[in-house]
Amino acid sequence: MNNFKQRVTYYYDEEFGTFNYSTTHPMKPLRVAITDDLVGHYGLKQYMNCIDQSFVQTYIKRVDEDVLTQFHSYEYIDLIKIITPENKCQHEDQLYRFNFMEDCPVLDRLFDFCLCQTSGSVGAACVIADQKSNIAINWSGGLHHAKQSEASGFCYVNDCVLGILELLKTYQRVLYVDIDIHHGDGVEEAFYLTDRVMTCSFHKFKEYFPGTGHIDDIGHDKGKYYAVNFPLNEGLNDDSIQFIFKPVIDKIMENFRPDVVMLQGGTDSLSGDRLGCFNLSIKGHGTCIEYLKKFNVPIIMVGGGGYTLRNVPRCWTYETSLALNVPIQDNIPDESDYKIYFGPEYKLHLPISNMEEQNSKDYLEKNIVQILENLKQINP
Ligand code: V1P
Ligand code: CA
Ligand code: ZN
Repeated sequence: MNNFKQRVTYYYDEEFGTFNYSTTHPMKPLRVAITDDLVGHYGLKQYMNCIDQSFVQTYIKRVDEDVLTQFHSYEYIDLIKIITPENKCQHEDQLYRFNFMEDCPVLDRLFDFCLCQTSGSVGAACVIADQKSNIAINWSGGLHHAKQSEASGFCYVNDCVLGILELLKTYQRVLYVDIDIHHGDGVEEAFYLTDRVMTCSFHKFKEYFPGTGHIDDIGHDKGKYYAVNFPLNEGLNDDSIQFIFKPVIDKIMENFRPDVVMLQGGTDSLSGDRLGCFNLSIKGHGTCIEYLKKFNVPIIMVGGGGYTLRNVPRCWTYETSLALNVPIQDNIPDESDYKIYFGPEYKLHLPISNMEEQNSKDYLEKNIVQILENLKQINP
């Protein structure tokens, strides 16, 4: 149904679920395949334009190495093109130089993986810029740590940066919001010196990967005040995210006035994540999307982290339904191919844990005040 009649465009390419970091690695591309299956069995695809990599390549834009090198260096992409698990021993220096270590192993078909992930975000940018849709979704994307010439934190190429670069061909101002538990360092760094992209990351800070995202990191030169960082402690719950998200986003919308928003919706900020330590429910996570939607600005929703395999599809399916304004039942559909992952409850929404909220109201308020003070420096 590629006629773009509907408001929401949804990208998924079947190949994505077949990539594998390793059996012991926490990043599982399969979670996006399970999400796609659940989105289908909830009947949501009938309400969306569904596109895949070949559609993006043929009808919108050829996403090839020329797109990747809009941000990444030629030497880095050249290595990604040729490296395989079989020949990697012959390239040890290069692997070390570009950080292909434990977090970022050499995947089989790595270049295809990068193209597949990026096609969704660049394709999303194109359909938004062409005003074919006002929400575009790529749960295979959101790999926010990749740098110009460096793999980092499970990310090889930065589809967020590449999608934003595509948006900048049409729009004057782009807002990037990142609710993954990790700092969106690669995206922040790429746009640290410009006033055309504002990056805003909420993240666990202190003794946590990647270690950046201090509240005083606010951008530089023309980009001063255009980077926003909200450092957080363990246990962030639904009340707290709403308490901080609304005033910060309100002020950004008022003063920066973005033409378009990209939301990185990493689900490692959910309660019970294998790597995360926040305590958000799926509904709490979803309030960020609901809130951004109120501003009637086009939105690109990309994925990101999320390491408890059964929770990622629950959250991203629910958020697809929010994008569509189509309510879905709490019972996981019987026909779901991956139903065993959702037992024993077989429900979409699960209770959160009883972990302590270590972000006091005072701490959150102090950070809000400081961030709003910085945002005042931007002239509306
Ligand atoms: O902590 C580190 C590095 C590796 N050490 C030398 C320090 N890496 C983290 C990376 C987390 C990446 C998150 C990506 C995202 O933001 C976006 C997709 O969600 C890490 C962790 C951890 N607990 O933080 N790597 C691993 N765990 C890991 C575990 C098993 C096998 C491979 C990596
Ligand atoms: Ca974040
Ligand atoms: Zn993360």
